[in-house]
Amino acid sequence: MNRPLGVTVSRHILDSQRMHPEATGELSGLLSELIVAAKTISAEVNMAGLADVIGLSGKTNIQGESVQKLDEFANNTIKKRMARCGYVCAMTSEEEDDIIPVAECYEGKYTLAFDPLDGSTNIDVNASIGTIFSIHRRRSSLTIGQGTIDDLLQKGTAQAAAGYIIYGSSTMLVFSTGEGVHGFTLDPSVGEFFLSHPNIQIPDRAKYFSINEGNTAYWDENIRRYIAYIKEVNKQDGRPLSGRYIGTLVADFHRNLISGGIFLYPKDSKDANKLSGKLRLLYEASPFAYLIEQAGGRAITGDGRNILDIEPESLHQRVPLIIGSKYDVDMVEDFLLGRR
Ligand code: P6P
Repeated sequence: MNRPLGVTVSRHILDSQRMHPEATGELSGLLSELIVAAKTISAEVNMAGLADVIGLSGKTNIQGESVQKLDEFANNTIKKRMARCGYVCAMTSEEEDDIIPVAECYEGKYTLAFDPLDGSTNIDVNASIGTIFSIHRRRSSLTIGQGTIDDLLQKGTAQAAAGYIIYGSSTMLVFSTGEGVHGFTLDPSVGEFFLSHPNIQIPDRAKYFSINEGNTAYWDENIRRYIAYIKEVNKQDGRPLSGRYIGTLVADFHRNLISGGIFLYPKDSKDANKLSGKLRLLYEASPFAYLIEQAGGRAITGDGRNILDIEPESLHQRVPLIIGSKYDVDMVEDFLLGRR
């Protein structure tokens, strides 16, 4: 069968590198290695129902969450491959308490923060899950050797690249190096990602809202007011919005990015570690905020801060996250700051 001569992700990366004569090719090399890890994880995820990888590994991570076997596989796959890729000097993972060193003599000029398998509670029910990554340059290009926690604790605005892989009805890679957001779909028969969604722009107004309404009793009153508002019937104003909540940030974000939507995980008083939100800054909120701003949307905390401007204080720091179509994120901010 004659396949369309699609643009592979490798060709896309090299084409964008050629646009920058000063580029050394290291970021391209890092992304290419990360893509090999993603393909490896995708193959395992797609086998999860058949092979003995479903179920708990019996361990718990720093978040106090039970670690699923696929979590562990995804974490080890990325950690081992990137530790020897030669482009990274330090890493942090949702599954690891501390900074992850790279192999001696393989230190590079970038750092990598990642959530190896986001939405792992959805593994056993065959709902979409994903991998999230965020890449920074080390603070001092004059430094060599292992990176430090300071190299990892950098603002979202300083990211060199960010993206995710969604293991859904098809496996897709969506990422940006600061020149737009581009989506690639894996053709498993040839094992290659092909450009399928060039220059993704999020619709300015949301069609969907995504929030776990089981937490309603624990929200700030202004969040409750906003959710009630978008449920009111006002056809002229495009209300009510449709509710969609998969419970995997990657999947909820991806649907909203393509169709227009707003995702909210505000702080709530359900338990102590959610008083500043549930989602983590370095490898969840920050990479998605980078992508959404590249795609014409917004990402805020709801207390007056843009996600990308937050100076990280710890590797697993949590933040409230309100992200998606600009019109709707602006409106939530108005509700939360008492302007509506
Ligand atoms: P809740 C998955 O565990 C996750 O970290 C995100 O992917 C998702 O958006 C969120 O938690 C779901 O949390 O409290 O609604 O189950």
